[in-house]
Amino acid sequence: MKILVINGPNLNFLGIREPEIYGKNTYQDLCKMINKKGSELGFDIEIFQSNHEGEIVTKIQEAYFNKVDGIVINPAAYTHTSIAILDALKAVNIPCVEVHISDVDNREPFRSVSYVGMVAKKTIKGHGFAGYLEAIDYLLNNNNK
Ligand code: CA2
Repeated sequence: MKILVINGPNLNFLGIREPEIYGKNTYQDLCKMINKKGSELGFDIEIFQSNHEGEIVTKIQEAYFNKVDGIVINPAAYTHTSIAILDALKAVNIPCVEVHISDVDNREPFRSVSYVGMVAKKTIKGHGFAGYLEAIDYLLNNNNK
């Protein structure tokens, strides 16, 4: 089982600013938590972060050629704007779970709009870092291969 975790813009700033929204743990803490989950499950989980929309699109396209089985994605602000990321996820047809650390439905109204949500098998919001682990479990338990 190959899983790819994609994080969008500014998530590398976790723990540095806005701890009241995103918590006090850092991006490195998040990566450690995901890697630990991978070791427990016995497979590698690739983690990718980019502040650039096009790099995220390219990574999703590469996932197709690398035969990735599932994608966990927190597109960050691109959630609410990016038709390019939506189209890439549709094109590769890899099962995908959308994760948001914060409860996007209880913030500014524009955060309740999600393009990626139109293709995601499931959306997990407001569960903090634990949402990523839930997303990985969901992909494992709903893997039809
Ligand atoms: O709740 C989430 O995970 C979000 O995807 C985070 C995005 C935001 O634009 C979405 O609406 C919801 C923002 C990520 C930026 O993360 C920061 C972390 C620390 C300091 C500043 C930004």
